Amino acid sequence: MTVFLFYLVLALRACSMLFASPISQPLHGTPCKSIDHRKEWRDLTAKQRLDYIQAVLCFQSLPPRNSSSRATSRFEEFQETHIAVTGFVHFNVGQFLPWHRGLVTLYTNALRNECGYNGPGTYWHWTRDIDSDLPMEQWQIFDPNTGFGGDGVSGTYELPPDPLPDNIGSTNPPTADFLPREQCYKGCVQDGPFANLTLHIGPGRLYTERCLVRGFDPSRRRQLSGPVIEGLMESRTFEEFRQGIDVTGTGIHTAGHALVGGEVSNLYSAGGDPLFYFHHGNLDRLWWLWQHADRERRLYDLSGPTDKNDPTTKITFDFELKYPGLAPSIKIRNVMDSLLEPNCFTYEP
Ligand SMILES: *[C@@H]1O[C@H](CO)[C@@H](O)[C@H](O)[C@H]1NC(C)=O
Ligand SMILES: *[C@@H]1O[C@H](CO)[C@@H](O)[C@H](O)[C@H]1NC(C)=O
Ligand SMILES: [Cu+2]
Repeated sequence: MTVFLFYLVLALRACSMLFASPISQPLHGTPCKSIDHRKEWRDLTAKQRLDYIQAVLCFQSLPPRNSSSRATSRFEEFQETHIAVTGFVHFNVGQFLPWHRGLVTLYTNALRNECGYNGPGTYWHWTRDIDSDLPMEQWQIFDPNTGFGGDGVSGTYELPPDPLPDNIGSTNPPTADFLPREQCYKGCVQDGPFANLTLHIGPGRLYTERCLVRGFDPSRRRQLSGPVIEGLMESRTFEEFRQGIDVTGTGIHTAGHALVGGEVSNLYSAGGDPLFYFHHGNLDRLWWLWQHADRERRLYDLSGPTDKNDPTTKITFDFELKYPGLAPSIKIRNVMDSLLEPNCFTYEP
């Protein structure tokens, strides 16, 4: 049956090509007015990098739009939305990559529309640093003057007690964190533009007032190295690809979070560190590269359960991606092709 369907799909594709419907025509959405050419952080000009950081600082100081939310800024509203839907968009579900694609676009657009950023969208290609063999402290992304500041300082932060046990995947997911705490919540970031940032949401689903916490974990480097990523890119189906990214504990997604540690390693409150959007931008770029290595077959390849607790559920293009408090829901079919509304971006090599 499956084999038959596969050939039927191939046949239909061949027919649609005969009827002059090239894949570059919009299949599932509205063409964009303009396309954002997203660039790696280091490939921005020095001025664009400073502008970007200024825009993030601005976003952190803008009041929330929803006055009854517990977020204290626009930046925290994004963090709060991620927390609200964490259980529905993670843990090996088919909507994981599509949902985060939509979130990164919403965030980038907000930096533009609300804080005047006018450079390209950006992300952090961690493999470039990992394969450089430089110690993490010397990576440009963590530079206090031109980047996001460095590691947390030991002894400057203490995690509050976790009112719920650490039992990931159960109906009582962890409140504070999902990784060994001592190492990952090393301490406050005390250099760079976010040294004085006060966060009000997190860790996890708690609401506490505190600094931006990091705790580098260089042992995660090998999980994000060139050969690992090359292996991922050899995935032949979306199913294989998404599992390579997102299998809990061993996946590339988790490794990137844990590499930086602290807030961004928290499954719930990760959005408290601006680098959250840089890590997800890079995951999205890998998905985009994989899609575009065989656009014809892969652009609309989608699979996986929609419910982490029920492997028999199946994702469809009509599945609604929800961004409560931020934006109207969008259907997955509208995020598959980044060259259509509402995403409108491409990645520069
Ligand atoms: C953080 O606060 C200290 C002390 O008020 C100040 O010297 C420093 O410039 C501030 N850093 C940033 C990035 O705002
Ligand atoms: C504003 O926040 C409250 C409290 O979190 C929430 O119940 C409500 O739905 C939000 N309103 C909008 C428009 O998002
Ligand atoms: Cu997430």
